[in-house]
Amino acid sequence: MDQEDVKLEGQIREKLVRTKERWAEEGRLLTGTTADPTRERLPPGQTLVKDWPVLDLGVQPDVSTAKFRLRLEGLVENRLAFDWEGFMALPQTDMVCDIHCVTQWSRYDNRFTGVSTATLLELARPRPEARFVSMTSYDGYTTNLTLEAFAAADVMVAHSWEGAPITRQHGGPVRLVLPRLYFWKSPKWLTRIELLAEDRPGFWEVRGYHNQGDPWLEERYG
Ligand SMILES: Nc1nc2c(c(=O)[nH]1)N[C@H]1C(S)=C(S)[C@@H](COP(=O)(O)O)O[C@H]1N2
Ligand SMILES: [Mo]
Repeated sequence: MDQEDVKLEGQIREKLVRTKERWAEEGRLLTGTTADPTRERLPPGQTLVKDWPVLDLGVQPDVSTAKFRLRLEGLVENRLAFDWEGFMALPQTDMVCDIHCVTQWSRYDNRFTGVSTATLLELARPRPEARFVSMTSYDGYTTNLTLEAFAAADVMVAHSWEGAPITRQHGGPVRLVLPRLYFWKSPKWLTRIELLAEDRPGFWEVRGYHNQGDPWLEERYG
């Protein structure tokens, strides 16, 4: 895959982006409370939904498994680059988790299958200076995490949901699933994971959204 494949595409819905920027400026939906995830299941200010909403920039890249590549690079001893067969040959794991979007909806009990980030990191061997992660998707979207958040035991690069391939609209062939942070931290159509010494804020993080995004601390904006 070439770098040009991951430029932010021109057709993104500017109006939608502006609206979400304005929500950040206005502090929309903030309840000013926090919650303890060991005692409550729904984070503050969230509403439970049954369907699975679709949220993105309005560009849903059509990434065939033939074209698919996943790279893990940057501050690692061993750079990784997988094609579809290589990725699917990695050890697989399953998890059931809740997801929480900053636009207020939460959805319980989503079963994902994929490769844990722990497995990927074990193969790549982060250098001691690596402290942050920047991820890039086929639609040009980026988001950032601490290496610690990325490496947590319940984080995976998922290819299936409820036993079937993740659909294009939900980020297939593969997306990150990181249930402990707001869902904008879980990039769809994932293609590049880069380990860094310095933090590199992503698409929403430079547009008024919180750098960490913990729903239990209601870290919506920042
Ligand atoms: N590549 C990419 N990933 C993305 C986004 C995006 O615009 N592009 N939107 C994020 C946001 S804001 C949310 S809430 C979730 C939505 O995932 P879903 O559409 O599967 O519900 O994807 C996140 N990952
Ligand atoms: Mo979101």
